[in-house]
Amino acid sequence: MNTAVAPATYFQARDYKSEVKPVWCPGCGDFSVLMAITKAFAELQLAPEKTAVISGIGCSSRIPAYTNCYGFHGVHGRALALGTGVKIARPDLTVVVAGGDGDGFSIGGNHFLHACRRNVDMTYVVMDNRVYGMTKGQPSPTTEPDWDSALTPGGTGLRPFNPLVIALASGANFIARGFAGDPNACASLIAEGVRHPGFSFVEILSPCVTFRPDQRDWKSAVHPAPVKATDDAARAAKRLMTDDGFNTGVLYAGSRAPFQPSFSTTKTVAELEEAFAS
Ligand SMILES: Cc1ncc(C[n+]2csc(CCOP(=O)(O)OP(=O)(O)O)c2C)c(N)n1
Ligand code: SF4
Repeated sequence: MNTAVAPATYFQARDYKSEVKPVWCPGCGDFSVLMAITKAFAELQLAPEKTAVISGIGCSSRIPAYTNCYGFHGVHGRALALGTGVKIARPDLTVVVAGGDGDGFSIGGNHFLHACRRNVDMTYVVMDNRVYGMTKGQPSPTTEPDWDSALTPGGTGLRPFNPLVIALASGANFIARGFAGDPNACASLIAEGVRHPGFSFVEILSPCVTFRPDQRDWKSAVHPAPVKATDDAARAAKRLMTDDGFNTGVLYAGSRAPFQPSFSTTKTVAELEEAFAS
């Protein structure tokens, strides 16, 4: 009788990468975020078939195609709705939703608020480059008011959206900020976000070298947050309202119970359609 125990599968970061080669511009921060996501998955030893990576539309939203987990490259601004549906229907899966600031905070802004409020157990990674990269450089909700471009001469003059403050006010249970120039630190933040119950929001400052070459300077602007993460929402609010946008690390870790409704319908789609029609 063979009593040898088969060795447990050990996943390395490369095991989560698909054979599809990224088409991002050379130097785009999203390469590092892909690396960080796969490193985080390896740190957590997630089985690819038990992991779903969901996105909307944008350069950053291409990420599901570059992993070999379950993936869904959805509709612009609807990534969180899709992720929520996947997690509610399949609570056994680890769900990571990824995308850009345009996808998440413009067209997807309403979904962002309600994903934070619902607090379903998933992790949302936003590659914030303060611009619409895929559609050639329009300003996004996080663009600085004085960012001057051919499309917005003199800047928009609009106050930028503060996604971390909005996430906190809306009920997100974990809030962190990373910088794509430090993929190892980003991997730790993503892994921590996945481990933390409820809705985890990880903003990663990810330079768009093509439309925002000025963001190359971010490497000298970022710095670790001077204080440890707090579980006190009021203290976190004060810190996030007054930070310079370049503090990195876990900034808030709350203890709100995740929302996970149980499924009890036994009706078929045909039966539901019939009931709906009558
Ligand atoms: C309903 C709809 N509206 C607009 C678009 C055009 N569109 C595609 S990507 C995008 C913005 C992408 O910006 P962001 O989410 O910040 O991602 P990035 O490309 O910068 O990574 C827009 C407006 C679309 N695909 N679908
Ligand atoms: S346009 Fe910007 S965000 Fe898109 S791939 Fe190029 S550098 Fe990255």
